[in-house]
Amino acid sequence: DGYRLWLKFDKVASAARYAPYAKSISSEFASTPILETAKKELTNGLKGLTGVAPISLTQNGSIQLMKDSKIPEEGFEIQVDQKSKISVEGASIVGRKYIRIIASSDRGILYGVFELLRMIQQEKPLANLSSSPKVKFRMLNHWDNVMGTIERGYAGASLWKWYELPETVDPRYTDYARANASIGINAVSVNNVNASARFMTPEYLAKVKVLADVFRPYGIKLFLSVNFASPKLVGKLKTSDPLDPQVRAWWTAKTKEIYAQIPDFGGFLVKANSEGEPGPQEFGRTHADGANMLAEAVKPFNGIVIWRAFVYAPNPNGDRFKEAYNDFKPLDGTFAKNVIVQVKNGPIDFQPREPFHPLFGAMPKTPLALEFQITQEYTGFSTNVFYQSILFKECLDSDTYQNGKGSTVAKVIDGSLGNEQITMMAGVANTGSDRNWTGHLLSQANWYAFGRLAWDHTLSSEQIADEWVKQTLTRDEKAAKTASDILMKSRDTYVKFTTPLGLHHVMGQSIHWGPEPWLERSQRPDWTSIYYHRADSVGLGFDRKASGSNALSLYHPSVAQQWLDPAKTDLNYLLWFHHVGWQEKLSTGRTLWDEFCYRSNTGVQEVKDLQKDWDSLQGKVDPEIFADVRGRLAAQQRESVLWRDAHLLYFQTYSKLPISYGTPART
Ligand code: GCW
Repeated sequence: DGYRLWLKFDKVASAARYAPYAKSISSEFASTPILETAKKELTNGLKGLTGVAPISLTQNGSIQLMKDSKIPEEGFEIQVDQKSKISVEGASIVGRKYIRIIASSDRGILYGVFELLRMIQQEKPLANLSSSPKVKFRMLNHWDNVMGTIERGYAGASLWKWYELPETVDPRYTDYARANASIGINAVSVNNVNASARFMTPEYLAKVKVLADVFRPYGIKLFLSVNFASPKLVGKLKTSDPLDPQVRAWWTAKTKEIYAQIPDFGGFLVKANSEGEPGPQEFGRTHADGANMLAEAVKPFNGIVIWRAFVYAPNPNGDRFKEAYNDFKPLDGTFAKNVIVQVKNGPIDFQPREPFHPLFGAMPKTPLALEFQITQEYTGFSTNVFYQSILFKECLDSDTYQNGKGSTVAKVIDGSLGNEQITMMAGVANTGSDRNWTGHLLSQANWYAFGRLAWDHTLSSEQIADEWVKQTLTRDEKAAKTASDILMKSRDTYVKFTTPLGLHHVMGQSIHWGPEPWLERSQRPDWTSIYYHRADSVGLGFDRKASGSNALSLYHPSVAQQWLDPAKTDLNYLLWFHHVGWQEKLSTGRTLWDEFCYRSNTGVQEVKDLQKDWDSLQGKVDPEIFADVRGRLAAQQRESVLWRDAHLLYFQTYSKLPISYGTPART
């Protein structure tokens, strides 16, 4: 079943290989809540996986938790002693096999324990390794509301039962924390960035404190999203101007109140002056003024402020691509030391394929956090398989050229270019109250992949898929390969039938995972699909060269170079940067229109292939999971036809050309 995620810990076929190591545990560490969690996980995990229940705390255990202050914070080493025979003074005697998990702190031990269990669960040979996280804060952002709904959440209601808290503590909070810890996630903001000011009231802080208490033994710090107008809304002040002394005093007092309840509180996450949220610009102040005010309040407690760069103001004649850059670039170097600016992976909004955000190459004096969306707002809701790791890696590996060639987004955010103290990767959570946590079972792989990449962005999507599949679905090599291939192909397939050739933001206004390219009017002047796809009788696509919005100039010239000439632009990004004539020949030999038809239809055909691949797993994976995913793939098939037909019929009203798929249908 899906509830246990990748943490099944059922006995493995080769248990005998690992059992000798599972006899006892010894530890050099003093007891702390995190260490006790690690020992509990190790004991239960080994018992499940090998059938042997370790005796805790013998002098010299077969698993030894050891201290070495030279190991980086939160990192660990695993050393395996394979020798079963040792030689003492010429005589051969049977020695004890042991595994050492070595770390400088209890947190490192916790992550080392989960790594060891991960190896055994995949039935890998035990091997020495060392590992430490590339970024300091590996964080989930929940967009969960007071009323229990989740903005862009497709897996049921919020996990947090605000109405039951603080008195009733759902054991599921612990299961959630445990799942996060197992993949290295160490920070969580629990409420929507479109934040209710209620979270600043004593009533809600008492509830939030309980969650923080549950998360703490799993090494997770709790953060809150704040409504910038809280001083007015909750504090009854006349203003929320960040330079007003009374406002500053209010935040200072409020922060003290929070830390009195949650001594290791992480800090504030802020969406300001964006999509109707209040912010410092209302008072003629800058984003830096707002962020620095909050930074001052949390500083005495070592808290941080995460200030989002997802800002844009409706402007029908502008280009939203450029807005965050224009707002934030001039503020580089003006943020307080304990502020980090959180930038979405792309400049528009979590599209199925998007060029990396130009800000990543443009703020060398400011720590930047990378924000991904794990929940599938634009990537197929809970009915489509879309393995996000591919998208995450594409962004992380993009070269910004900030300090010359090789200045990838990954290096910008992990601090290796600028030596930042605060480093962070954040993901908008895809969890909810559905029994399997994520709605689509295969979306669990996205939560997993986010955590693994936040820990180590050099891991490959293939490796992560293989790990996840073997722990979650099957260890049968052939079946596991089929399941991994489904994940690996899924992103490209989805892009083909929804947004081929770099088309973007053509989704419905309220249903963001379905087509509505014909939307002409909406409450927001920029929020029309026509604004983005720019279809006309000549062609399709958004000209972002100098002849158009010139957004390409926001990138380093070596980056812009690859997208300047339509004939040389990777076809996957073509319509992001160029308005291309319907009958223009592309590098594939087809015209734009024919290629558009071809790709849209190929996407539909590929969904059929995914269905066949999944069908071949019958009997190899849990029957309930099999049936559930099978149903969702059938829904995806129906939706893919809808996307294709909607797009081709609508865009044909501009191209006036016949629809030809150029390829036979697969059945
Ligand atoms: O993608 C958009 C979503 C909004 C969201 C916003 C944001 C929380 O459609 O629902 O609001 O992004 O990231 O702030």
